[in-house]
Amino acid sequence: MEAFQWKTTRPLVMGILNVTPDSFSDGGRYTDVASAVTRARQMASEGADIIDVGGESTRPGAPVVSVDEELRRVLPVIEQIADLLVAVDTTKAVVAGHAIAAGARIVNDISALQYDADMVSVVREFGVGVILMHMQGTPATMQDNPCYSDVVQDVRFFLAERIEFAVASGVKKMQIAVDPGIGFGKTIEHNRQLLAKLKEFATFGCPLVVGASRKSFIGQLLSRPEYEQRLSGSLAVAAWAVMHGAQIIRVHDVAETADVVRMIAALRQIN
Ligand code: 9MG
Repeated sequence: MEAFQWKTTRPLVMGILNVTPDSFSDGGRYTDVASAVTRARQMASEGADIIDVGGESTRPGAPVVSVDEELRRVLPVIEQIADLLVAVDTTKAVVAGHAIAAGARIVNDISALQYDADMVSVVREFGVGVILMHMQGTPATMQDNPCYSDVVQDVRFFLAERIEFAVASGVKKMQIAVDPGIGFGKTIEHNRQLLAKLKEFATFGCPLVVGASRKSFIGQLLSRPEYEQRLSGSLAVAAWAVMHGAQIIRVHDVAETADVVRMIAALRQIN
């Protein structure tokens, strides 16, 4: 079968579907199969191009989930939405392999193929799309004291190295998208700098993913820390990201973000 190729002639919206029971007030969280499937279909009808299904929370301090438990959470959902373009948000090769067999066509690996040595073979053998994301540390400790000599250059260097590793391992470049990992081992200032210099991440010849939706730095920058108060800030970041080179925007609020993305595309066509 032909390997996956990112098609980004227009910016894509990736809707977040967390199937995790963590007691975290995350609007993307759906704990039973029926409501997860309903939400996935709703996001698709609202304009999501990709549904990102995750069974392990990546928030700081979240519990580690076993392979069996992660499979139990994600597979029944993916099986029922396999007619959509589905990404599986996992760092585990076994989970990725089963998710692909169930219908996922993209692996969203926040460890950029580092946590599980078998992940790169899964991506190569199945010819699926892959998102290589930057993270400093691990989800458990990443916000303890993030440090960089130059966050933009350090993250660029990391992503360039991970692309090189994937390609040297037989993954086709057209399968790869990159992500600076907003909020993953970054202070507010690191996140701000990465977004301010976003164009520097659009130079790898791979689509650029940005996931800032409802993250805490948005509340902090707006001095409104509540999760529910982060929609307008998230939309502002989505607009900024699309205008500065991002092709894939990972979000909770699909309908609103799809409007923003469509509006920017329409305005771009005015000469
Ligand atoms: C799983 N997950 C949470 N935040 C994310 C982000 O910013 N990017 C990607 N690729 N995945 C994320």
